[in-house]
Amino acid sequence: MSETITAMASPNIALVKYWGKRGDGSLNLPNNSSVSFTLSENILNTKTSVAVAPDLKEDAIYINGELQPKDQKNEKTTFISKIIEEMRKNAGFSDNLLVVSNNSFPTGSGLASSASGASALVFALNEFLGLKLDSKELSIIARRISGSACRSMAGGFVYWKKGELDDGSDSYAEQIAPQSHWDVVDMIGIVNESRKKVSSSQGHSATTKTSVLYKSRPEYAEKNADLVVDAVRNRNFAALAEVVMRDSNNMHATMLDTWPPIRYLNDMSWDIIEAVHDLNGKNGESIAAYTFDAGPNAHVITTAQHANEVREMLSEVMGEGSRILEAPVGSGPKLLSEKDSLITGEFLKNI
Ligand code: 2P0
Repeated sequence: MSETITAMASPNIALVKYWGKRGDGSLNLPNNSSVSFTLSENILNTKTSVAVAPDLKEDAIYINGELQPKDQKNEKTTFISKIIEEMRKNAGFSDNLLVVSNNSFPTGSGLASSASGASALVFALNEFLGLKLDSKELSIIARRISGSACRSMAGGFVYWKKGELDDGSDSYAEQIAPQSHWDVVDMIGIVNESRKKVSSSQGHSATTKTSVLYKSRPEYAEKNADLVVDAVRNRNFAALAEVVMRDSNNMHATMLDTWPPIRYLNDMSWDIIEAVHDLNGKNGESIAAYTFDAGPNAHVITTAQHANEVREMLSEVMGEGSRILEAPVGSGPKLLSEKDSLITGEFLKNI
């Protein structure tokens, strides 16, 4: 076992969305399958380093420089601690661990920091503890920290099978096509960098319990997932685009139909929606597709061929000083070398 292990993972963008959990929600088991592509780690990433901490009385987890409090109110941290505990037990390891994780992008901004964070952590721990778990097992563990994280355990284009079993052993993500398969990009218009008002976890539960429209979503989204898999396999952008936009709109409609209603999109998001339809109309066929997660930031999917046109459209709508990221398809989690460790002498001096 080496002294420090560092892994890097990146978020993914869902082309068909995961929204709503089955069962009691505790295992993050979805009501429908979803499809995504993993974003390039060169644009957005989480780096996570793990080391033994024999001097500490308990595990210490630092996210973006802040020690995470161990109270029950913070659901995500409790989950992370549980997973660490379980993986450590499986490895027959007893020392306390120091985990340091940094995002290259703002947390809670709708840029899926929980997905890249959880997948980097699970990938690093597997290596650090010498567990040698396969990609299916790693995906299941990541899912339990944060549902969408299971899709970030693979690179390229990814399908998360909803599964049927109550224990979640058949609900995991698998690559359907590698990074090199298709040169699509996610042009991300950062509309708002602040933390969202309603967390995804609260939203999943509220929509499932109270939205009338949601009743029809699982079956609809399941069909969309099949259509998107076919469109990806055939590199059929026009077919992909319509399903992607409709699926995002459908999910946001169920959010608005939640009681009390949840609204993640703002006026700028809507201006972008309209501009994408205008652009596609002018081109005579779809060259761009918007999709929105639990926040107002726009993800406009296009191909490398049309990236400049789409960037111009976005910067025109968003106006001066707009922040636009261009993320091609990524390769999935990987290990970094010792020199990339976040647990430096400088870090240890300051904690
Ligand atoms: C997705 N989102 O498929 C959808 C689209 C947001 C909208 O997965 O409670 O942070 O940790 O399982 O994974 C966000 O939900 O929720 C999400 P938990 P998660 O990407």
